[in-house]
Amino acid sequence: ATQDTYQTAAAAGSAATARFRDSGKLAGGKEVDVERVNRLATRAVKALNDIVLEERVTYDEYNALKAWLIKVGEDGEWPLFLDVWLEHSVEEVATDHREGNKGSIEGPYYVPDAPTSETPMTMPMRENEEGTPLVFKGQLRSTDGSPLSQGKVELWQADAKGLYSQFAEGVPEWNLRGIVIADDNGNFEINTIEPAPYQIPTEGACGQLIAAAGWHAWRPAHLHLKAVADGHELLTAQLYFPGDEHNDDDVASAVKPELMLDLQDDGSGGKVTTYDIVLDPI
Ligand code: MBD
Ligand code: FE
Repeated sequence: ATQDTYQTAAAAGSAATARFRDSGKLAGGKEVDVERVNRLATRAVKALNDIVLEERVTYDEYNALKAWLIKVGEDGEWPLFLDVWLEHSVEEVATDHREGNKGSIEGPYYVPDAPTSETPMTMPMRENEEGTPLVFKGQLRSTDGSPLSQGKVELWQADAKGLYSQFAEGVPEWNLRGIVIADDNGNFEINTIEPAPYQIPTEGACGQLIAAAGWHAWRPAHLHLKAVADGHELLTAQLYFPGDEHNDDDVASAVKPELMLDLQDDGSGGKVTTYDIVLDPI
């Protein structure tokens, strides 16, 4: 997949930074746990100093780091950088007690309050939206097997060019973002299209690091999802497509075998997949 119409890194980055500011997740108004901050900050600073001493880091390298960190902020890419290279470990810690569905990282491109409809839902899409049609359906259940009546499944995804609405120019607001309300048996069905693999912006600070280190910027094609039901933990996950060349080397380290979809042909050029979602009671 190519992204010749790709947004500028600065545009996507500042949208992601603004989104984070609006999300209510910015620290503030919370009591500071001095012991905890001391412990974490001391370890973080020590880890960096150990690298400098062990690798005998030069002033040129130190200044390159300073310049690069400044650029990450100028490009608005702190959400991107952190979600690509750190969030997967935070997600692992947050969810390792679960017996239900495996989750994965939220990433920088979630927007709350998407359009909502009862099942079956067709995702907000342009007329003649490019891409292979995909029916995504399943049942929401609790870990004891009981159906989660009226639970909600939210999807957000890139389009067939790898672009996310609200973060790339030229994509209509809410395109390929939607929430479906399951029926009384927890069943849901969503009509969408297959997303393209996603390349993180190459011309910003993160792209500069990737090029300088000889890495690649790709994430495999993925559907983002959140699932909620009364009395259950919120599940944030991503689902992947078998055969994608980046399933084994996702730049964001967010692929798990349990998150692989099983796709069938629908007989008229589209695909169908069934994926049941099991939530843990609170
Ligand atoms: C994405 O689409 C994404 O899902 C993550 C985790 C990071 C960057 C872009
Ligand atoms: Fe994504």
